[in-house]
Amino acid sequence: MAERPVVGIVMGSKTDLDTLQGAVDVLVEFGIPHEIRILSAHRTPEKVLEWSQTAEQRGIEVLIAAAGGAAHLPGVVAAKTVLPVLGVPVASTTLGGMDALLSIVQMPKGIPVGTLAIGKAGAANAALLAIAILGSSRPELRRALEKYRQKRAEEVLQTDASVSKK
Ligand code: RP5
Repeated sequence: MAERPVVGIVMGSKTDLDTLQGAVDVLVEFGIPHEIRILSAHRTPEKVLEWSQTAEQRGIEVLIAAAGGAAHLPGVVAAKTVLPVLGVPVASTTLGGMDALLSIVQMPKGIPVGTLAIGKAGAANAALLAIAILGSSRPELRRALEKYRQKRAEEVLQTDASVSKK
């Protein structure tokens, strides 16, 4: 793939980085050029708006937005671009991320945010879904996703084989 980032990741705080590492790892594994920003919808709102509305002209095709406390970041990003926005709720609050999940998933009709699971699984799945979206016009990425799934299936079968021998 070209070196220009095609996936943009934004999170509300450096404290979200650990959760988002799962998404970064998946993008690196698939060789997807990406950019990572820490921008807050309430602390640096102008930067969020600028980053979101210029994403398309930078060549970005899919956006991943993650937040935990007062999780309006993915919705604000989606308000400023028609690129697909994938939202990841982070379990950073005393409510364990349930508040972020409900906030991100309950976008009013008209401005969608594709919402993933809370935490690391959601972050990794956001990257996989971003790759699937990119794959709609890149057959090599669809093949890579098939291989990834096949590997996961083989891992389960190997574990089953070793357990069932006992
Ligand atoms: C949100 O509030 C961030 O996304 C983070 O999950 C949470 C807490 O942020 P910090 O106070 O740790 O910076 O803005």
